[in-house]
Amino acid sequence: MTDRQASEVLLGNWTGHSTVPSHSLYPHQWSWDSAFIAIGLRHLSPRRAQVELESLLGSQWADGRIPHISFSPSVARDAYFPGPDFWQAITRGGIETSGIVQPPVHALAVWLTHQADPVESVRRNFLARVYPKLVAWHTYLREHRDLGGHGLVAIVHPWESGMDNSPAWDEALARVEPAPLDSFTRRDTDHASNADRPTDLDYGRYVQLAATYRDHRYDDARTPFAFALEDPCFNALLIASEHALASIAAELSLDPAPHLSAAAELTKSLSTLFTDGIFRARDLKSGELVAADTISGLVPLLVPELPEATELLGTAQGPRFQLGKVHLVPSYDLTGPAFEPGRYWRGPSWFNTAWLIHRALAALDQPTLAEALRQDFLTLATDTDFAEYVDPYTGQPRGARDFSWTAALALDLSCS
Ligand code: 2M8
Repeated sequence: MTDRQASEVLLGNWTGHSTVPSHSLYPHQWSWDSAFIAIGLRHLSPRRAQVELESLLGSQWADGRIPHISFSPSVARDAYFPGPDFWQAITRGGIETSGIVQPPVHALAVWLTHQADPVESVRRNFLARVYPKLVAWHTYLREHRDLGGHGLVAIVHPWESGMDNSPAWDEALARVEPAPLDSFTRRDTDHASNADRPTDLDYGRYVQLAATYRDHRYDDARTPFAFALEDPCFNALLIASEHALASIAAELSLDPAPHLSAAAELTKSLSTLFTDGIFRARDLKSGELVAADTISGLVPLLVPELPEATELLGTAQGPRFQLGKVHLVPSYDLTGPAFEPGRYWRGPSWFNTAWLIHRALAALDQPTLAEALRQDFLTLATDTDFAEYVDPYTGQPRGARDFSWTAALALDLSCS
């Protein structure tokens, strides 16, 4: 893999202050994409990586949430659906955004970006400027989104998981009355194969859930959420980011203890999602753990001193995910009834989750597994022209090409 090719993708997708995931399919700024992108950009230009994260934090709401999309005013209003006219959300700074969130990987990205060039970071006062915003973000999640009262954050829309079409959401989504199909026009299927994307019926449900939240002015206390689940990946990334905030606080000569105790409390609560060798989402409507094993349930491998780490690593290497035997890490149980090797988050392997598992393996002192995953990642990234995701058995590319986080994380693994 050449760093030059990855850099060209990132330069091509740069808009002047942030990076689009893909000019065709996702022509705005996405929240967790930007965090992953910064992790790669820091090798190309630490300053640009800082600007990527700062611009994302520029769309933060007064209540602390970081919206999942920050819309670019220079892109046609109907280029992506649901666009700004659907969400009807605008920040005090005049930026149009969506109203839902995505997994909180941002503090980790900020810390890694700082470490790439601490001198430039200090010169620009980077950490001191972003730290209060990250604290407000985590405070929003912990104070407004512990909807089940279990000390875990709940997602209120499949898009908030970042793993939109995961089989883990099927049962909960089936209870949602879909918006009529003639009430909206999808744009995603203009750019990607119908067979790979979510069905129209599921899209109708996504639209309905988002419209209900919007119609309650995104008020978490007042919205009658039809969909609310505690997702392992979302919470594990919050824990990893609390650890990162502790490092940032210490660097700023502030007290890291509140972040470490938040991380410890969350880690304890996360244990209640562990069953059958893996973490599973808890559906707050039924109170039950969802009977679907997905990559989300492996992401807690990233949590420092996770009590379940050894058992979880065994699951990753077992028949359900076959770590080291298939390409990257499948998004869903290879033996599961809903497995589809090409459809969005229902089986294919994604590069961002592979990067998270690689980071976990390195921290767990699993150099052989980590290196095999790194090599597979780098080869696939270039062979597929930096595809959005791949078939776990064949490595065949799917979705968008020249996809930003694939290029960014390849650059990061190439430099590690
Ligand atoms: C996908 O999600 C968007 C909605 O946010 C979509 O399907 O239109 C997901 O893969 C998500 O994780 C990702 O952040 C986004 C942009 O790359 O695309």
